[in-house]
Amino acid sequence: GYGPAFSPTHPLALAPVGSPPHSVDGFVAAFLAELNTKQGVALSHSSTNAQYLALAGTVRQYLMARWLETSRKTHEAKAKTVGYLSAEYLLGRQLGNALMASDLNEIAEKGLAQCGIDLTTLRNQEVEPGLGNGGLGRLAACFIDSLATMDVPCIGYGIRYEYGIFRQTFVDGRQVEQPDTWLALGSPWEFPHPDESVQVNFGGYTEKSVDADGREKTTWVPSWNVLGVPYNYMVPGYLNGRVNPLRLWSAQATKAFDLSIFNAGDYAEAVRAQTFAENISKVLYPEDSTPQGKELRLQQQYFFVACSLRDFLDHELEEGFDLHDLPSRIIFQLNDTHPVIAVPELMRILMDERGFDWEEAWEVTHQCFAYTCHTLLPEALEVWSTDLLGRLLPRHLEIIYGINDRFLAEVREAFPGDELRAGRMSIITEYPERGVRMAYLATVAATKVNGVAELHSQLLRDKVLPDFSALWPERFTNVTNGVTPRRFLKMANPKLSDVICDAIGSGWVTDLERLKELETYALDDDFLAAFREAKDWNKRRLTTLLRNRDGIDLPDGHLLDVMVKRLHEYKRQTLKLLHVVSLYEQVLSGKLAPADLTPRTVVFGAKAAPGYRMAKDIIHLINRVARTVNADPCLEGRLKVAFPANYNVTLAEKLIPAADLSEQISLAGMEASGTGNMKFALNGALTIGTDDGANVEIRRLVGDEHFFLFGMSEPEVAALGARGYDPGAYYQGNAAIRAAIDLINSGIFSDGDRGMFESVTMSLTHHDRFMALADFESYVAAQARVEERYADQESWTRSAVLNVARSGYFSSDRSMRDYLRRIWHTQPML
Ligand code: GL7
Repeated sequence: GYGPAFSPTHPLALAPVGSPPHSVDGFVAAFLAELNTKQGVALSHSSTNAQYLALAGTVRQYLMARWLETSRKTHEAKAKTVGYLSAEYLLGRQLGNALMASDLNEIAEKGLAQCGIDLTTLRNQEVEPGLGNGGLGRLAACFIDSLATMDVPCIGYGIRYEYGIFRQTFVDGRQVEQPDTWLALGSPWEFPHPDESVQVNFGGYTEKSVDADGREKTTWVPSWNVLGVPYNYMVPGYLNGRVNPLRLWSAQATKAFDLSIFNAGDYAEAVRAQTFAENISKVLYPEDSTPQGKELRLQQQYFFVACSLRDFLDHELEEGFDLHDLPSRIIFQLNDTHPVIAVPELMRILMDERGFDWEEAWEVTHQCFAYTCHTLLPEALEVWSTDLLGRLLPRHLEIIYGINDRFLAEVREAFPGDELRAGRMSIITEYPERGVRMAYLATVAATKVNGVAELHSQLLRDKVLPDFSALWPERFTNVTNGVTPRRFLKMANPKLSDVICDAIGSGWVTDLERLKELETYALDDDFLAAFREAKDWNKRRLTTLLRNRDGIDLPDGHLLDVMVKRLHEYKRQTLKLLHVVSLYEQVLSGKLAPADLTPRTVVFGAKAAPGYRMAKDIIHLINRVARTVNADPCLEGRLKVAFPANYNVTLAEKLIPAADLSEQISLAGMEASGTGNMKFALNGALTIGTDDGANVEIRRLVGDEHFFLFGMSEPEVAALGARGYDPGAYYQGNAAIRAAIDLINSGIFSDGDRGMFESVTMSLTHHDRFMALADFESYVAAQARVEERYADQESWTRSAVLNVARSGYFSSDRSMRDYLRRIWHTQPML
């Protein structure tokens, strides 16, 4: 069946032959050997980094035999594999996860202690691989964790960016980006395989010829190429002995340098080609949901997809495998449109290299792909200019035209005479320039198209792709996102995990619906006390971290109100900020006594895309508000704003377990799903949120009384938009809004400079594309309900427990079961 495959007694869960013994002594011996022979240092003279690298090497030894065994078993069974194609994997630190998955935590802690080393210190030495921007990349990481834990064969394919998401610093409150040098101190979790490198071609032209049987044949004559070098990462299942591969590609020049130029003395010119080629995997594009249409990005996309297809066909299938049967062995899941160029690439391979005719190739290609859409923002839907595509990938553009011609013929047959419809549905758009709509190409090619939460999937059908869902209703489906309970509950929140295990055992780690059994404990005073003690412990842990990491002091006993996610106008950090400014204004103007404020610390964490001006201005404003509010004694320590820089997975793992209140306040109809929202609920924070994305499902499952709903619904948003939205009317009509915005414009946060935040306030009062002002009153009213509930700690804690008990649905294991059943039609190996 599709049940989770967890089994601590699984034969592979035991230390397999080839692993160091599963004992403290065995561990210490392996660790010291790593330190001496791989790091080349004696324990007495070893740096923290050398110790960390040796520890990682040791843990790797334990996983190694399982990894080889998994690969052997999968090949032998000729099992169908999930090929997850994603330009981003936001993995987070590897060490803790690897220790947990191989049940080595206790052994490692004791063994290191014998060597006089503190495990926590070594954990903190790791720089997380930040090879993603936000939710989309983190989702990919959760999915591959779940597949390994459920014993499903999966290869994650992606790019080994030399620089991941930038490191954010603040200078005078403004975001300044630093390169993410995550590889600088060594990369102990990867295995490079230059021997399995793949050549990837670009540019040139195509030639038509006729073969001996009179069939037309196309040959692509490329003009340049690069090498893709695979780096394998281990994706261990939780205590089940499975270790799946994550294969990330790094670009290398085919020729290191041009010897004739080198010999002629022009050293710089001789290595130019190398630099050029290696740029392809140099850096992650930091735009979240707003692609820029840059040539290098298209090169990245084709690069990793071409490597991955070639790798699967050449290395995962037996010699002589009949590619007509390819769909029985692979399903490629397209994580958004970034890898969609894989569609014409597979067509090209089948037709130009393997002699398939168009219909045969299309049948196989169609069965081999499924597409997940992650957005509703029009500006996030990728369109590649045919000019650029034709220059870089001339053969692929031809194939795309061929797909479009046949597709439009099908549309005209289904809707005779409806030329408007055919024009609307064309994969090729003519405005603002001729381009390829990648979401349309994906939809035409895929067996299934899914959105990432119920509301999103419905809006995808009704608003983004209505013509396609009319043509192929059965192609569309929903799979609501999920998060891995291993990393985001067991590992990130060990205290709460212990409390849960004491009550209901440990089965929830791989069967999260079992948290339901906690419902009865919501009335148990001892349990509530233990639950609250865990939350307090998490807050103390966060306090220590933020003091050391950022020099931020968290006051004791505050409601911890957390909004962490990418900075984007649609997510409405400004709405949260207006609430803060409004509270402050009411105190300043004497409308509110500080004693009547619920003591509250508002935590923001957010990176802005470096080119997104407004987002950066908002970050600046948040920091300036924080500076003023935190320094003002008139608040008597009852309101604090904290904005630690460089929010990432590592910080999330400390922040989320400590939170009381989760801010999920996007304009309804804008956030496809959200996944942070799930992590907070699972860790016992209550949500204040709009009816958007997966919030809808969270509220339905945890219950209205345990969720603070506010704001317009999606149909109300649409209706207001249609009537014509005038933010100026809200500014004029609502005294609190006016006072808050006027306070910002007064210069109080900007040393008297009244113009400093004009961009933000003008945008709110004149455009307010995401209707923050329209939802402000409702938001403030919901915050008042929050404060009322928080005053009754027992009732609050009961609601928090019920949030945990009822969040089991949001396990990424459940998402994976849904994909297996509805889309992939494959199953666990067990
Ligand atoms: C996103 C959505 O914005 C987010 O709501 C969703 O949870 C996530 C995973 O499905 O995908 N789409 C997107 O382009 N990014 C996201 O985080 C960057």
